[in-house]
Amino acid sequence: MTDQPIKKSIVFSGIQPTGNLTLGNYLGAIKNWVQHQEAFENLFCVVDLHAITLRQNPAELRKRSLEVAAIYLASGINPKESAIFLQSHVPEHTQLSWILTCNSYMGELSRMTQYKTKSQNKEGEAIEAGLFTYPILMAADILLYQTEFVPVGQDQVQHVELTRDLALRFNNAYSPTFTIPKALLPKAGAKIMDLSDPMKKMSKSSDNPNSFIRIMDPPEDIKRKISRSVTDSLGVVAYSPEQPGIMNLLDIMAAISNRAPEELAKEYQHCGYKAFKEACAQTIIDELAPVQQRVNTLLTKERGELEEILAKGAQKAHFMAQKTLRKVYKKVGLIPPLG
Ligand code: AQP
Repeated sequence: MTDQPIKKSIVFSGIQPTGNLTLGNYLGAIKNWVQHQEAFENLFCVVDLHAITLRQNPAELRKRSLEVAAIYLASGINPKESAIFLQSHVPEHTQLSWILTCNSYMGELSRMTQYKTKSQNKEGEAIEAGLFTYPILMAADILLYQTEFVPVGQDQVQHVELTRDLALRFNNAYSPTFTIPKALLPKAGAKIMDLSDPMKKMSKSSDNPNSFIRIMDPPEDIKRKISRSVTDSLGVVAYSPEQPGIMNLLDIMAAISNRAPEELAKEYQHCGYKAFKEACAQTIIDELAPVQQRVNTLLTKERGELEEILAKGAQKAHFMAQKTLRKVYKKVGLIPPLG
């Protein structure tokens, strides 16, 4: 009798190359991916098609797409265990997205918080249609691979819920086709807040460069941004909702060090905000320094290897995606192409 390899559950996740990745992306998504990597069969995508929902500078977008892939690798994603690829290299994402669009409702899309936030200051006539329909493309990304878990930060949970609704609707209308995915939230760092306004989430496309820490920020920028981060006048380090700025810094330290924020608060309660902020900045610097070094090597000396990893990742993803898409074609009455 031969030993059958145990089939691992599939994990899919991605980040848009819309700006320089932040500590929010790192702690809310990438670090969590790395921690669970060995337990699952993983697909980690650079979702470049999502990035063009809002117009991008083409040269910048190309550069950032490679940088995001390099950050995945430098943070510890092992290309032997996990497929890393660019979304635009696997055409099944857009093909499935159209079929799901035909099974989605305007009402459910208009309830998406990200859509409401990003279209807030725009006139109806000028709101990009992609901003409205992009959660459907995200659903296609996930469902194509029969994904069981989607490790995301808190802000993306609503989109995973929509994905589940679309999958259930399709399965009920045609017959079981898609696995119903679940969001997988990190224990700490699920929502890293804006340094200038701790009631808002840290976002890479924010207009205020002091509001976020980039994964690639040099140490002096990290020290400056943390020292200027908005706190309160209470002056005692505590993990309390009345001190959202301090809470956020404690969450950052907790997510990096795998410790409880309450325990860290006790350790720093008597040291004053200045020393606490210095310790926080140093924790971030120590975590990011090796990642930054590796990213720089991958983007220069090892660029050929990086491109090869992306090509192999896309090949694997295409193979898996094709299987699902052929099934979907048959169910809805389209003729799958020969071959
Ligand atoms: N502040 C955050 N805290 C925890 N997790 C976060 N994520 C983003 N911001 C935080 C997680 O990062 C992953 C990728 O997100 P994305 O870039 O595809 O889109 P996003 O969620 O809209 O992230 P940004 O930084 O706010 O991008 P922009 O500014 O371009 O819209 C997701 O898993 C997300 O949860």
